[in-house]
Amino acid sequence: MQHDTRIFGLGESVRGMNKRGYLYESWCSDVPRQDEGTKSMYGSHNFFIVKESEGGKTFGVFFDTGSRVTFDFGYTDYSDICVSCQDTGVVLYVITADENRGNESVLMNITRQFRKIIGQSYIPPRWGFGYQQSRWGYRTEEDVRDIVNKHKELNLPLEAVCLDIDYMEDYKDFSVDKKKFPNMKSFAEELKSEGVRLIPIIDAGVKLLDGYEVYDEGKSNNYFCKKEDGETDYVAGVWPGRSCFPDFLRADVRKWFGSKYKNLTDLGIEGFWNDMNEPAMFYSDESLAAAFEKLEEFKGKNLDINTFFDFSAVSGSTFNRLDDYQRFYNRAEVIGKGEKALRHDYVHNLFGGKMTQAASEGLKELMPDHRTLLYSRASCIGSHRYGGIWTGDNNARWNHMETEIKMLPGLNMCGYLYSGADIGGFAEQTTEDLMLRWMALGIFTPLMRNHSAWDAREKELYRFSNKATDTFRDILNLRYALLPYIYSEYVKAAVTGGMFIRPVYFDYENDCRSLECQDQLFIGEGIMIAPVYKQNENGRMVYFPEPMIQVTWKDGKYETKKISKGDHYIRQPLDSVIFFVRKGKAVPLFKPAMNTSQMKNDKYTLLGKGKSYELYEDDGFTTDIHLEGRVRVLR
Ligand code: MIG
Repeated sequence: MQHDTRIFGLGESVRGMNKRGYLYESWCSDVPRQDEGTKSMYGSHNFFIVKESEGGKTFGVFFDTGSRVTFDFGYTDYSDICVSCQDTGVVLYVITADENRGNESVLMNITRQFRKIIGQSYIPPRWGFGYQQSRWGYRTEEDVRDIVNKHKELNLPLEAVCLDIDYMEDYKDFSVDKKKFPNMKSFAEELKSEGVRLIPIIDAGVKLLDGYEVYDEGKSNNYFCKKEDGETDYVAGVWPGRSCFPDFLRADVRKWFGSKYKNLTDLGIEGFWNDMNEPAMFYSDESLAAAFEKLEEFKGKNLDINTFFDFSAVSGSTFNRLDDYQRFYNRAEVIGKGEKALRHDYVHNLFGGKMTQAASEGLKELMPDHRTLLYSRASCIGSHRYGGIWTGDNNARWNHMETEIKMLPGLNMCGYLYSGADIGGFAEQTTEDLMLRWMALGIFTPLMRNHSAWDAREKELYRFSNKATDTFRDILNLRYALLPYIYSEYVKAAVTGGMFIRPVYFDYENDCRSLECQDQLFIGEGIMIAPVYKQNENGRMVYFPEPMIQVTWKDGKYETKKISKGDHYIRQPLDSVIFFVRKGKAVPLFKPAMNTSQMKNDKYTLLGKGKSYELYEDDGFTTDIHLEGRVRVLR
């Protein structure tokens, strides 16, 4: 690399938009408490673009493999890129810009070609763009009804409530605990009549329990991953205790698992989130036995500093172990060789993505005329065709909000347009100001979800001060006012291989200031945002590569003002949302509503200097997506 060579991409990964200067590993991992040092996240997205300085080379590289890939981007030597793969069966794509690309930037053109190779991104139903409230800890129908009522009473828009593992009976996939949700079907209907939907979670591990239908079917049909002997089911501990893992790499297993969603779609459910599909494992029978044996060694001993640390490491030592991932096998179609057993670590990164495919194909069979909502924790390039992702267990920390801003462009490059982080942070204790700032960012991400861990501070939007509740209402109203624009830009980006969210340098790749601008984003064609992500800062410097119109949204009203090209300090008080309409563009604002089913999409105003906006519209569910004949010109 030259001194100013930059590397962009790598999807779900920490640190900057420019990935140079660290070592990343593509290895789908359950990584609560991730930070700047984290090498592997939940997804494995092996695509990046190398850009030398002006006049130099720019090319994209995609390593197509299911096994571990290490990206040493100037870590060992700041001048070198070194990519190594565990497997030899890697298909490598090198993409250079098309000479006849017209006005398109080299970065965008390479990305578009890549996206053409990997196929069209998942498009959720329109309601998937509404506001989702979630928490690990909504235990009963009453809990959920209370959340919905509170939102209604306080005029806080609400589209859906997620159900975490508590709704299941003993953490059994596709079951509903009748004691907590005595009549899920009528409950789902009741909520849907108000435009609110339920989104239950499904986990990758199936509880090992004779007499539990899903387990029995999986066992008798040999659908679960096996040990080396090809006969014994591999067993590991997850939520329900000892569990087996459907071999999602096999088409027959996907078909079976996908068909199980019927238990819930029969109850009127139209959306799901798939969790723990890296797959996460708390322990295996083997690692647990080894840990207990090890503990024996410490019994009765006088533990000194070294032995004490060895002792305390034992209980955590069974978590997501590489040797456990080497202890079981997937069966997969190998080109030219038919179906073969492959040691899991060679195909590890495909597992979660294949679960998403199973769910997606199952839901398509169950609801052929309806798009359904689906997002997953683990993913790989390819599964972006079947569902979106949330970015896993983040923390209520300001720098995790910053990480999301920097991660979104990479996710979009890799086809994950439908994505977003747990707003306000999943773990740890959030604060009112962090929630306000993060919500102001969250209204621009397609997946907009407020989710938290059971032991974290409650953070529904009415848990803070009354003033904050008023601001949250305002922020949500802006999301809904922009929703037709967001939906329209999303579909256009998906259909054309574009970027719904992209960094400034995608449009200004020869401007050295834009190339270093890692905390501003374009949202669709017409909007730029520059979120405040530091505590107690009431504004920030913003770089404008072109003149724009500033929109200040506050108290349900907006004000506009012209901003010239260059650097400006932009005040962004906590009780407002600031965004910018790009040069020559128009952005429609519609009348907000309590959720998408209540939106009329008739009255609008256009923001910005542009004369018109081409709005893509459909019924919000159709599976037949095309732009032709669906575009209304707004003037
Ligand atoms: O190990 O289902 O990322 O969103 O709330 C925790 C409980 C398992 C991890 C998910 C999180 C979810 C939680 N799950």
